[in-house]
Amino acid sequence: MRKLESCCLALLALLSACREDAPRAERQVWRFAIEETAGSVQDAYAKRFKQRIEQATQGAVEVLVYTYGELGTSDHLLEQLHNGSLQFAMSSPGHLGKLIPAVQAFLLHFTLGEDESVNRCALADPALARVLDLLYADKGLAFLDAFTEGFMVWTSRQPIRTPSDFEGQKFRVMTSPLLLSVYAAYGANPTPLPYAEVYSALQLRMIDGQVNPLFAIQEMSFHEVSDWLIFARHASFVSTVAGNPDFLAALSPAHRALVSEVTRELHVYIDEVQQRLNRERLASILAAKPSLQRIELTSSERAAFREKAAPVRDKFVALSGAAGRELLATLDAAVARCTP
Ligand code: 6CS
Repeated sequence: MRKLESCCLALLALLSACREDAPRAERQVWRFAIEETAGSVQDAYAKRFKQRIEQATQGAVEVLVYTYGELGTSDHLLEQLHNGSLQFAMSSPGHLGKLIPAVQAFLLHFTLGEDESVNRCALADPALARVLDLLYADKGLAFLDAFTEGFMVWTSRQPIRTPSDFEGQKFRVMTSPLLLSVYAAYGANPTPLPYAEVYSALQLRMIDGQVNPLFAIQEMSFHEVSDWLIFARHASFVSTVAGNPDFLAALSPAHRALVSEVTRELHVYIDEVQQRLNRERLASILAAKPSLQRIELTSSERAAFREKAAPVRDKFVALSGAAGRELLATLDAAVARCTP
């Protein structure tokens, strides 16, 4: 009996040693940085990514999520992804366009549809992913997915109904150079700034307005320092998920397949999240600031902006060359295919 007891104790000791040592020896840490704060669309993406990966790998992989500011601006995140200190990062064309000019196709106005379902479908087009794969690889990045975070909404101290209403307005844009041409075409004075500097620039009246989806306007408190919300459906905020290519290439086939499966799954999930967040945050903006005035451009008002924005497509091609032309043609074809 005593022999059996000591045998069981030895077996238990061995099992618990295995439980403690094996996962510790194999545990990997994947770092994922986002360009937005806690509670944002990108945060929801990264949290779900973390949950799915950790659950599927039963703790063998730990995903650490860094929110905006913890590791710097979008440009800093890109550098860290590039040098391998990050394994995954969100990278929006609004900033990434400095490194990959062709991705500025997503910044062109009146290029994506005015219907969210069209944009969701277009961004999932495999032809688009094939072009983006090559563009990212060429710059030492891995493209994993592109998705929309909702329609861009203008906020300003002044009403905007026609392009001439932009005249003289200092308007904050993200840092990709094409955005200067886009807003200059309306007569504005475009002012590129990192995300973190927008609120104080509005507060100090260094700028008159900015553009972002509703969820971002609410969580960055831009509505507090704006008088008008203007809905033009001129563009969607597109973001991309990027990875470090060496890291991905070194993953086991099972982990690589898991990353693909999870990013595919999250493409659908994040669209539901962005729709809900944009709806809810509009309600909270209006509740917090009832004096904020709203303008929804009519289709003829939109047409005037569309006309001014049209020549910027040529500027885009001049800026981004054959790669830009190819991406834009692929995007146009995807939008046309997805439009009922
Ligand atoms: O305006 C910006 O710079 C930022 N806007 C959003 C919604 N996400 C990240 C980006 O950097």
